[in-house]
Amino acid sequence: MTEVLPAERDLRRVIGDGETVPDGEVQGLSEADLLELHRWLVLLRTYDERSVVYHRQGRIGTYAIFWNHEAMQAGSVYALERGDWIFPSYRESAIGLLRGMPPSTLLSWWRGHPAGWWNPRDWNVASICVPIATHVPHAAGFAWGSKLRGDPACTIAYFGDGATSEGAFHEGANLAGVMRAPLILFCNNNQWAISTPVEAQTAAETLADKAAGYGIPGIRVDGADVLAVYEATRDAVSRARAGEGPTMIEAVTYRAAPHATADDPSAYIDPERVEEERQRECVGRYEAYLRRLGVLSAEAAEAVRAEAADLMRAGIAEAEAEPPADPALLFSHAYAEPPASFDADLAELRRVLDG
Ligand SMILES: Cc1ncc(C[n+]2csc(CCOP(=O)(O)OP(=O)(O)O)c2C)c(N)n1
Ligand SMILES: [Mg+2]
Repeated sequence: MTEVLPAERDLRRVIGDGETVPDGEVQGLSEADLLELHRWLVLLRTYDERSVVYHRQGRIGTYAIFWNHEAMQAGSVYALERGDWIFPSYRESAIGLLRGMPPSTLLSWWRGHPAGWWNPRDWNVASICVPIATHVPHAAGFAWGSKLRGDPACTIAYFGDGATSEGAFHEGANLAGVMRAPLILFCNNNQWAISTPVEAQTAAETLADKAAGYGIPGIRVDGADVLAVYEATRDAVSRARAGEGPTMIEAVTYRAAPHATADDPSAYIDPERVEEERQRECVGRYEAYLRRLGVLSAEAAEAVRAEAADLMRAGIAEAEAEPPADPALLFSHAYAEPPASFDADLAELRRVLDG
C-alpha cells in the first residue's frame, strides 16, 4: 500500500500573512537558526540579483534566474547534514554557497571557465545539471549506493515541474522507490517550464500525486515559506535515515522572473500575476515574520545584506582575475583517440580568438 503522509493534499504553511492567517512555528529551531536561515536567504537573493547585473554587463554568460526560489533552496538544505548529497539543476546553481563554496567558483561556471568546475566530494554537491531530469536517476543510484555501503547520508535531487514529464524522472523515482533509497525528490513547481504552463504539462491534479505510482509519499508545501520547506524536508530526511525510503516534496511557488536572461516572458505570461507574486516573494515574507517575532532588527538585516554584497563583489573580482582558459581544453577530453581534424580545428579556433 502506498503510504500517504497527513495533510499531503493541502500546502503546508508556517508563515502567516500578518493579518488574518496566523504565524506558526517550527519545533526545534532556535533564534540563532532563524537568523542563520535569514542569512542564507539573503546570500542567495544577493547572488541572484548581482548575477543578473553581471550578465547585463557582459561579465557572465546566460544565467538562470532563481528570484523567489530562495526559500525552497535554503529551507531544504538547512534540513540536511553536511554529509548529505545535493544534486542541483541549473535553477539551484548557487546552492553550493550554502555549503561555503566561494561565489567565484559559481560565477566562473556561468563564465564557462574551468575554475567553475569543482570536485563534488569537496562539498557533497554534484555538478549542476542542465539536461532536464537526467540527474534524477544518478541521484537515485547514488542514494541506493549510500544505503548499500551503510553510509547514513541521504541525497536530495532538485528539479522543476517540467522535469516530471521526462522519462528520467520516472525511471529514477521508480528505482528509488523499489530500492527504498534514502532520496528526497524535491520538485520546484514554479508553474512554468519556460513558456509551457503546468496545466499543459500534466493531467494529474498535483505533481506530488506522481509519487504515489512509485510507492513514495508525496508532500505539498508552500515553496515561498522557508520554514514550511524546512519542516517538510526534515520529515523526509528522518524517513530516509530511518530506512523508510524516498519522499517526494512538491514545493509550489510561481516563477516571478524570466526563465533565464535569454527569455522574454512578456510573450506568454500575465504581468499582473507576476506582480502579485513579486509582492509576496519569499525573502520579504520571512523578514516580516521575523520582525513580527521581534527577532530581526532593521540594522541586523542591513548588516546581512552588506555582508552578502561584499562577498559577491569579491567573488566577481576573483572570477575575473582568472587567466583565460586554454582553448585546447575544449578538445583534450573529448575522445580517447582524437580525430586527425582536431589539430587544424584547434589552430583555427586559436586564430579566431587571437584575431
Ligand atoms: C532534456 C532537455 N530537454 C529540453 C531542455 C530545454 N529546457 C531548458 S529549461 C526547460 C524547462 C524546464 O522546466 P522545469 O522542469 O519546470 O524547470 P524550471 O526551469 O522551471 O526550474 C527546457 C525544456 C533541456 N535543458 N533538457
Ligand atoms: Mg518550472
